[in-house]
Amino acid sequence: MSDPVPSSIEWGTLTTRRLGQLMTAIEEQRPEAADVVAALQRQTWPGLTVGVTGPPGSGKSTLISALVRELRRRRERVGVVAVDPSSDRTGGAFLGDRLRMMEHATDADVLVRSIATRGHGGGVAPAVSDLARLLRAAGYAWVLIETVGAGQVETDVVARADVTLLVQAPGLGDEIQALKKGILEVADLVVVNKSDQPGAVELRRQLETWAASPERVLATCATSGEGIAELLQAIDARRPERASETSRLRARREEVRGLALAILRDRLDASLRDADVTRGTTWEAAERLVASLRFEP
Ligand SMILES: Nc1nc2c(ncn2[C@@H]2O[C@H](COP(=O)(O)OP(=O)(O)OP(=O)(O)O)[C@@H](O)[C@H]2O)c(=O)[nH]1
Ligand SMILES: [Mg+2]
Repeated sequence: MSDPVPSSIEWGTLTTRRLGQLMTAIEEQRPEAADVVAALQRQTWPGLTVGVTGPPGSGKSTLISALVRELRRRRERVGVVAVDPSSDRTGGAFLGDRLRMMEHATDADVLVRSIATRGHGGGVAPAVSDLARLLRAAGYAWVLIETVGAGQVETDVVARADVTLLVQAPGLGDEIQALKKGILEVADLVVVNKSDQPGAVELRRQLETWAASPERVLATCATSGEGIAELLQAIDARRPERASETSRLRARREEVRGLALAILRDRLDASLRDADVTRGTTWEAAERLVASLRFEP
């Protein structure tokens, strides 16, 4: 980040370039980003953060692109954060996402950002919540976050968004069998995408019986736009519930938990490098390792 951070930031007038610099500083957890983060966390910003998770190839990026199209029709400004599962930024997934977002590339009111998960144990990058705050502060009232659902990541994104979508699609093999039971309960809406494909009706029916309430299951065809307006309406309907004090406190607690885990993981990995793992049983080595962690800040 080239420029110093002024004591009071005019969030609404940040240039795209400046916004990009701030995002990089936040993502890389640079020391100079601390003031920005503190300022961002001092208030609740208008807008809604939507988490989109689901197995690879279920159509998350296409769905997000369709949602962006619908939101733009409503003159909303949209920020998209794609969490890149590969640490290599030039990886296929990243490029693919970018290509799918191309139709919005020249739209100044759509900001697309890809971030790497890097060393965060496959979880959502810790900075994702602050990036969403920054985008909302800058006037992107809708922030859509894409993460590939694999185990922990799914529940991680739930904690960081106001509303979460779990995307499923027919013809992906037996991902559905591997569906963690928990995610169906914590995701606000379950989207059966590729409704134009064989097996979609059956998949929807199955998910409806599994989900706590069948009306939380919606069908979309992201490529044609069918069901997208209805999905947006359903997302909007969750808004009041998520604005409650209890809900905010729970989200905050989950965010702190995620950050604490990231810190612990880093310290653990650092200590593990020098640890004697050969003495005693593996259990004893693990106990010693935990005991050796520094807990002062
Ligand atoms: N037939 C059909 N194909 C779709 C639909 N939505 C997405 N696709 C296709 O499915 C493929 C995967 O879509 P993506 O949007 O890249 O899926 P993704 O979930 O973002 O994939 P990853 O980011 O790799 O996890 C692409 O070829 C899309 O064109 C749909 O509603 N119907
Ligand atoms: Mg994608």
